[in-house]
Amino acid sequence: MRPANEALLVIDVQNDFCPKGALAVTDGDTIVPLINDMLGQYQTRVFTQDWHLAGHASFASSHADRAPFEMIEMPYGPQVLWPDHCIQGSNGAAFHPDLRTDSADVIIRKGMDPSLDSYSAFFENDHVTPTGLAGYLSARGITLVRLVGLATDYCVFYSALDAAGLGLDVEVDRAACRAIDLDGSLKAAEARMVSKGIKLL
Ligand code: VGL
Ligand code: ZN
Repeated sequence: MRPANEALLVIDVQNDFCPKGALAVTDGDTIVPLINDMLGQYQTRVFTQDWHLAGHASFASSHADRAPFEMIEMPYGPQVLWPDHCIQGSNGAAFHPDLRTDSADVIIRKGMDPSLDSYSAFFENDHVTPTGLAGYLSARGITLVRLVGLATDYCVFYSALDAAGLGLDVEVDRAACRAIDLDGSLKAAEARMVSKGIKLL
């Protein structure tokens, strides 16, 4: 059993990020058994769910003449346009059916603001609007988080950066993550995480 100051953060292991999903991450489902094994070792277990409304600003379909994976400029910075994914209450937004979510202490949902994307478990993409997770972890005396899930170079990456910025010790277990890897985004994300003192396992 891991000590009480450590939490496992399971990021966005949802059907839409698994094979056949709307924003499928290659081999996204293969991490589920690894995560299930890890859950028993942690006393604090947090899951996140990407949780958008139809017409979300991050969807290519919400913009005229735009295709998925193009970039646009949003008031809060550059934004990748995604295929419609993780619509609230849909099967695509549900957790992978084999993931042992019964063990969750808390489930954080993000991306509900229709005009703002939200990769990180801690802050929306404006980098100021909090999800409340920082306060939850702090109140529970957590000082170290291990991140697993999808996708390494987006939601895991931004969650890891924010966790480090909050002063937490951060580990990313790469065996239990999979990446979207758009234009070298995985390598760039890994380099940035290392530069922030995040431990890549
Ligand atoms: C994610 C793109 C859009 C993720 C979520 O979970 O990494 N990526 N929404
Ligand atoms: Zn999303």
